[in-house]
Amino acid sequence: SDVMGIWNKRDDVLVHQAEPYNAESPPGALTRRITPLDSFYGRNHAPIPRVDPESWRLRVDGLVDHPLELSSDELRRRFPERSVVATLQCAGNRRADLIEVRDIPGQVSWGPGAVSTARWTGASLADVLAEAGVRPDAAHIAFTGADVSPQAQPPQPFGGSIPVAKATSGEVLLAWAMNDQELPVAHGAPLRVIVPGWIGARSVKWLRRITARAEPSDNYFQTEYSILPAEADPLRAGPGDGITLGPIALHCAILRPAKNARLPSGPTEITGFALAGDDRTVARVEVSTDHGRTWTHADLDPPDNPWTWQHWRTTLTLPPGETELVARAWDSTATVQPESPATVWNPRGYANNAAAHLRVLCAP
Ligand code: MTE
Ligand code: MO
Repeated sequence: SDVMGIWNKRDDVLVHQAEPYNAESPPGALTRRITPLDSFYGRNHAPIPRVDPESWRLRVDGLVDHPLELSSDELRRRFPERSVVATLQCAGNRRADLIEVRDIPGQVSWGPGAVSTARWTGASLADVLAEAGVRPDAAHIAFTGADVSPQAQPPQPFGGSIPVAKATSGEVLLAWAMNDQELPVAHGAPLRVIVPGWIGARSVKWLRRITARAEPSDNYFQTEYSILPAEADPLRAGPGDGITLGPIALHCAILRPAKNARLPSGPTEITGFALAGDDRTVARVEVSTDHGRTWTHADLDPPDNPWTWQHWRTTLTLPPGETELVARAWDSTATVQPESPATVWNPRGYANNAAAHLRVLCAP
């Protein structure tokens, strides 16, 4: 159908919703350093907007000395092209494990696949902001897309903001290419923001407007993506009630063996990835088969850059019968993941970064 034509995904992506389109990467795709376009997860709050690339313009306004209006051609001609490999992860990733602790009505029940990695190419946001001349009273850079979400109150285009320091750090891109191909419409063409190391929600797709402001974005989704107190009612919560999410929470996933796998006796290779927020890197990954009493140090790939997941592996001889594998990551600030999803449960089900747990069965 037309919808599948736009999304153009493999059959084994796990589709949670067709409209708006929400789908997870299959586990096999996450073992690769770069996720192919047809396996990259999709997270949307509205139907895909119709954007005519010819008449499309990017506006840069607010607290700037020289407001800009740029066509696709002007963006490509006036600014040096830059690339960054960066992992995008939805703040709702692994909400399903939180729902097991306590129900979270009305939200997508994401498993562990709302995460993928691409090589993004475009202009550096820092370069564009330098040309606009961000005034000293600006503290936040807000992004507005073209897709109007009925979920937002009042209905409004998707948007959000990041602090000026992150926006001008050099790693934030205005991307027109993904894995060295034209950015697919499904992933935000003609232009999207890529905020490496931050929750996916700040990487606004179908970008139309960049606004320098004294305050964070007042877009509905800026504070929707926040951690409410455990007993707050999400339908009654005000914009100031939550802790607004920015950098990704330190994360780790087991990719192989699969959940509930039946394994032959003998050594078992266990693999996964870990990802640290903002400019941190993963410093150590450990695996336990005795509920966290003892830990085996896994072999961990060195970081390519701070924005990309690091794969890890270890080989263990598991006892016959059922074993619960637990994997946890430490980052470069010696922060370690919390043990259980119950520790981090919150009413909207964001930022579940509990250690990875997975049960397998081994032959005698
Ligand atoms: N941008 C717009 N305009 N509309 C959206 O719904 N979803 C955000 C972000 N940017 C969204 C958006 C969220 S929550 C995530 S996790 C990422 O896009 C997902 O990017 P992807 O669909 O390219 O994987
Ligand atoms: Mo997200």
